[in-house]
Amino acid sequence: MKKVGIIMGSDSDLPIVTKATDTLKALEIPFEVHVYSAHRTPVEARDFAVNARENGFGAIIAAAGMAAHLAGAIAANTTLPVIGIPCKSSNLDGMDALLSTVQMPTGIPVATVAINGGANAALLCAQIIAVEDKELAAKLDAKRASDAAKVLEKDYERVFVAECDGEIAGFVHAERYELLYYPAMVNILGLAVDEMFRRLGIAAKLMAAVEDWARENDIKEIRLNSGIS
Ligand code: RP5
Repeated sequence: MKKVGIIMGSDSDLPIVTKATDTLKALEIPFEVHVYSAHRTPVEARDFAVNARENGFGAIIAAAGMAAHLAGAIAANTTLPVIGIPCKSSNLDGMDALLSTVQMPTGIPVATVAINGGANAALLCAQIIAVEDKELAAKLDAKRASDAAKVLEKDYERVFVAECDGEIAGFVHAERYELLYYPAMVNILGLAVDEMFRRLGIAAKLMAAVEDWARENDIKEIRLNSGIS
């Protein structure tokens, strides 16, 4: 798998870069981290960018604050995708770095994430590498699904969580009676949702959960409009 190169302008940017490295570690993507500054060590920054493709990198993250020209300087020396993280500094709350990073002139693109957006920078690199890597693409789908599950779990008063063999199988909204979420696997296998649920034997579990809830709440009629029946 291609590596991700992470360059930061100063070790004071490390707390932001750590969000990127944590994300890459979780996805088991190899990476290298360096401190190279576009203004303090311009030669080293340039050399890294010029040799990055040959050295097995697939994308580069450049994190810098203040007059943040690091991402642009790296991008000027490679045609690998460069993702810029504008880092927040004390005086201008990161607006200085945001504008310096995002406003690249035509011809040298830098994909700029949010101020201090270390995790998104890593996810964008992962998505770039996953274009040619099905296993990684599946991991990203699984992460999206699990992130969605975490949000929906917080809506526990209105959403049923149905489980199958310890895995989250789906969610049914208590007021709308809709299937809200199902694992990304359903999409990957290319099967219609209701067919997939039937095959996994989950429809019955979802229905049972809804019926329990309806009984407890003295609701006589249940309509499901998601195709699970
Ligand atoms: C930038 O200047 C660095 O990326 C850092 O965000 C900022 C301040 O650097 P230090 O003075 O903390 O080294 O080049």
